[in-house]
Amino acid sequence: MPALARVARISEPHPSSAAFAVDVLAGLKAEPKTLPAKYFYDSAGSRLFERITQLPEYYPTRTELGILNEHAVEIAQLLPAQAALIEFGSGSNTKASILLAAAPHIAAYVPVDISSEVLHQEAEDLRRNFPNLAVIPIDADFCRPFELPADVAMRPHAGFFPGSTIGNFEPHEACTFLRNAGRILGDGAVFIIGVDLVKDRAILHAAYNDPAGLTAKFNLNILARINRELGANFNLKCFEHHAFFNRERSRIEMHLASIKRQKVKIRGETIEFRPGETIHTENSYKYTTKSFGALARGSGWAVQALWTDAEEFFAVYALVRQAEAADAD
Ligand code: AVJ
Repeated sequence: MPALARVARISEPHPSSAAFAVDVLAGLKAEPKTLPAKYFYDSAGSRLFERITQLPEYYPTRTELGILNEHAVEIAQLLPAQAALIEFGSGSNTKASILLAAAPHIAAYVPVDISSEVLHQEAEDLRRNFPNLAVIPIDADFCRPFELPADVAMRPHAGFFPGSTIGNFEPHEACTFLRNAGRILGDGAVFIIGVDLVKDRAILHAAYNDPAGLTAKFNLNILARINRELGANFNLKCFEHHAFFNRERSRIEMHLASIKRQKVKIRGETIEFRPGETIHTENSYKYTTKSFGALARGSGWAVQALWTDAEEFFAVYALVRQAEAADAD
């Protein structure tokens, strides 16, 4: 992208800043306090997450990349000729590039993401690496319904949802997401999804409590973002990163714990914190192949194929969309 265009894009007001303010205030006024995990990924947060993915303790990214690299040809064979590959919440290009390199028969790549700046930069890089591919980024929150442009709608569709981002949803939300994605992608469509699996709690714990403190920084960045974008006055030194495996719910929970009684001002509203009170910032659900298979089938999809690493830390699924008639609740 030319330097000028990049500057212009950055100086634009954040397109969904109204939604951000509404969601933040609703979450912080709730009991217990929560913040939506999707707001971690402003440009600072996206950069921090990229660094997390390179930590030795953070196994998901490198494990999934290993699976994708090993089975790229097999996966590519499941994607129809001249299809549009639609990626939900794309972030970085690395994973899509593996599939696209193995699937020259794909005509269009459609990354959908709310992190507009990252989205357009990554699209530009991809165009350079795949000159014959139509790269059509969509600035949208993939949790809400979005429209496909006409030149994408007319093609066969395949979906891509790597990174175990599906683990950020509550199971019932994951079901709604899979049903909605099925409606966007259409009957018979293939959906490639990366899912993190249940494993030894020490391994899970280490992945979200790295000694370098990057996960803590990533968690706290959401408060820094609220300060930056909504003019709030969070003191980041007065909140602590907490992450633990909740086995009963089969999820890693991330929280920010207030180290003392304190008040924070956001857009003219005052939010009070008790000592030790937490903001629940993320769930990262871990599935078994049994529980994810059941979720997929209950959401209108059949499991066509499943690949894992030798340790069964992570799974990549190829789901096939079942006809809508078989899809009634
Ligand atoms: C991008 C949602 C898959 O849950 O592991 C990393 C985000 N949070 N470290 C995950 C995350 C803390 C990540 N996902």
